[in-house]
Amino acid sequence: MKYLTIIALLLFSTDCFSQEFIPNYTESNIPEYQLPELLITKSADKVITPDQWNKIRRKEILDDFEKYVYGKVPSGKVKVQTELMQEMDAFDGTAIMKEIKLTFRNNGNDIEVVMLIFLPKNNEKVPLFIGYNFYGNHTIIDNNNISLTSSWVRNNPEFGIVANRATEASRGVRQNRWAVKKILDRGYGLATIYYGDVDPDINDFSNGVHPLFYKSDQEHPAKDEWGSIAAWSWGLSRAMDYFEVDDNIDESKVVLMGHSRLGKTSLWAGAMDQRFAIVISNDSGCGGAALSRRRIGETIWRINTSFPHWFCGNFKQYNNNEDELPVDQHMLIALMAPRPVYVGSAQDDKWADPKGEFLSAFFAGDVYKLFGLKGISDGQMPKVNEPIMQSVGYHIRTGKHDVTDFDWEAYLDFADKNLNSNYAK
Ligand code: GTR
Repeated sequence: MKYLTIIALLLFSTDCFSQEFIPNYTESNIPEYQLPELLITKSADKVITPDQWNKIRRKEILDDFEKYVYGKVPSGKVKVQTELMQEMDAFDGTAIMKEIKLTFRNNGNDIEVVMLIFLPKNNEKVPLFIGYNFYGNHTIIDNNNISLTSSWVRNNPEFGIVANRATEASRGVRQNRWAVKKILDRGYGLATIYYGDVDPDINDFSNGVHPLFYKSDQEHPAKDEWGSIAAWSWGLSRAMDYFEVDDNIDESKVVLMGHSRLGKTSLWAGAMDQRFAIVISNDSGCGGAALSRRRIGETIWRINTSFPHWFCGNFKQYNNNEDELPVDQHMLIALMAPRPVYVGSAQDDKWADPKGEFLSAFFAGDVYKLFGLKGISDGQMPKVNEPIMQSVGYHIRTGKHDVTDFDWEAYLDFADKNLNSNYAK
């Protein structure tokens, strides 16, 4: 009997261990699903005017995403201190490079967030792209003057990152993902922040920005309070506060761009903060642009299991329970309306479900129509490498999960078109 119990326990534990996730990539295996209605209010009224959208439906959807997906930012204010750390010429004197340190304080805690900014040299206020980076500001371009972050960084021996600290060895290791020169040549500025300065990407809520907002004795966000994606989004809004006071930046033309988990972040930040003029999600996948109900590639269960800190506690209720979720991701894209929004996918990035990303962008078009704007007109996916650029933009490019020059060129063209200008000299 004793042996039987031991064998049963062993079988049980190996089963738990080997509970392997087998992603579905086959369209015909997608369970039947119905998307929540974008344009019917909770009191069952049809939304037919921009006013109804802005005043009623938009708020309902935003509240649902806050409560059930990303989590609310707790009320309360932090003290902010802004410091120009350094400013110098870059790119043979054609541009300015500067570092701005934002210090946030509250509850006896503080965090320091360093923003790296490149601006083309001219006397006008320039439009600007902002995006978080994954491994530190010094990785986006090889320049010895850029400060190394002192925050936790994910180890990556290939980049010379050990003991979770940034090192000199990783200068410029991510320059392939950041078309800095191209962006400047097109007349735009570029700002970037290491996302771990705002909140280290680990399942630990005692670091980063969260503790600055805790009530006494609180050690963890409540179930409906912010996870890391909402914290990173909060950081982008603080960057926007800074752009409003920098005389060389046109704060009405700030384009928010993010890749992957940081693409999920750019979408949530753009939904929460309507000061961002254009919002771009690159390969953002599950919890970003991809429809959750399709359950292709990464699913809600899988993302909540691998990254329990990204979303709010309430989101866990929807593990393998997508149909009960009051929203789906086409509604997140629609929250950008009437501001232009662009979704970029990559053909080999099956984990992120390119078709699910496309469909979200397509369905969001109904809200743009209310404003007399054009979304994507054809519900069939476009050919690879053929961007669609209406008020809603979309492309699927060849290649893997990444940010490429093709992506940047599309985003620059989209910004030119929608900001109604051609800034190139
Ligand atoms: C993956 C994760 C995706 C995506 C990606 C990334 O491991 O499953 O949701 O966010 O990371 O951010 O690179």
